Amino acid sequence: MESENGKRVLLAAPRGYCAGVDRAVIAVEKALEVHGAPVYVRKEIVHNKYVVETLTDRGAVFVNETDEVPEGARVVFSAHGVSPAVVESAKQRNLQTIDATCPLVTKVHKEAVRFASDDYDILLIGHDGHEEVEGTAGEAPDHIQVVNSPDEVHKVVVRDPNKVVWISQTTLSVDETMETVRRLRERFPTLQDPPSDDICYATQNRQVAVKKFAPHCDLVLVVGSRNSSNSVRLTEVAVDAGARASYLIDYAKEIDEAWLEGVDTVGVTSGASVPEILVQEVLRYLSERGYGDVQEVRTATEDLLFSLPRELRADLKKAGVDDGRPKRGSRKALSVSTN
Ligand code: 10G
Ligand code: SF4
Repeated sequence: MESENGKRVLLAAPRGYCAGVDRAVIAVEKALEVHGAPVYVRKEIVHNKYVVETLTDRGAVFVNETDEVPEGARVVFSAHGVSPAVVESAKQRNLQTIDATCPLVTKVHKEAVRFASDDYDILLIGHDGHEEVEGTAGEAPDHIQVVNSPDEVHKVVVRDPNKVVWISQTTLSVDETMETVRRLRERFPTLQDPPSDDICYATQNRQVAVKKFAPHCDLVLVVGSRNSSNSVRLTEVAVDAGARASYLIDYAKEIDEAWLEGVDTVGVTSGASVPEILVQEVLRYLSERGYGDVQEVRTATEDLLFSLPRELRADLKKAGVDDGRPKRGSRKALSVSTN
């Protein structure tokens, strides 16, 4: 049923936190609870301003590199993963590490290690400079080269065109990645695929939901931070799928009233690192401007849940601190080894 003023919001589902982000953020919270402040975190635990500010207020200290962490102190590795060189440097400083790398990123690291040991040329589709790409490439720097976009395919040089495999960053645009693969395969017809999708379920699901509502939207607002790859991709996917405009915002207060001129339908979604409270603020802002009719557009249901990093679980158990995961009989946390 249409609202009286013709204005409405289409709200994507799934949106917001994925299982890897949920696990990483809770890992920092629980580390603070059981060990007290400060707990050092290498890089932003996830790429979200609000999350980083909130954890900073609670005693987390975010650093760029392990050499900024005092000898012997405790450090959490971010959800995006780290290279073996970072693990080694933490060992050299006797740091107590909690590895919050998402298990789905660890899976890609393992693929890289395996293909490198079989002496493949590995084409890592992803964005240079992104922490996840640095971590994955660092697993086998002699075998891996990064391919940033379809336009870079012509520059790729390999040793043996019949022994090439592609893998990818987990948070890319599915369509753009498939175009990169298509062009790579034109050059290397026997190009091998990764054993399973590297672009993770959460990235894919959020893009599918946006594609569904984008053709009906005059404007799509994506809640997420500038450095959040998966959030930025959602704005691009929205426009490619037919939205007239799309903007990325950290907070409702960043919405420019001019964006709403002549707009009947606003699509709203959020990246995998974005707490729901920020989306609710956006909905409130829109409701105050006549967009009170909110219709959910659901394209998938997610119930994946990861258990906390093993080293932290052991500390929590010793200290008798609850791990914040659902208990027996309710939803079961999937225990995934990240080693
Ligand atoms: O989308 P990116 O990789 O920039 O990260 P994010 O922190 O915004 O979202 C969660 C995704 C990861 C932790 C990368 S696997
Ligand atoms: Fe893991 Fe995917 Fe979330 Fe990255 S976006 S943390 S790979 S679930």
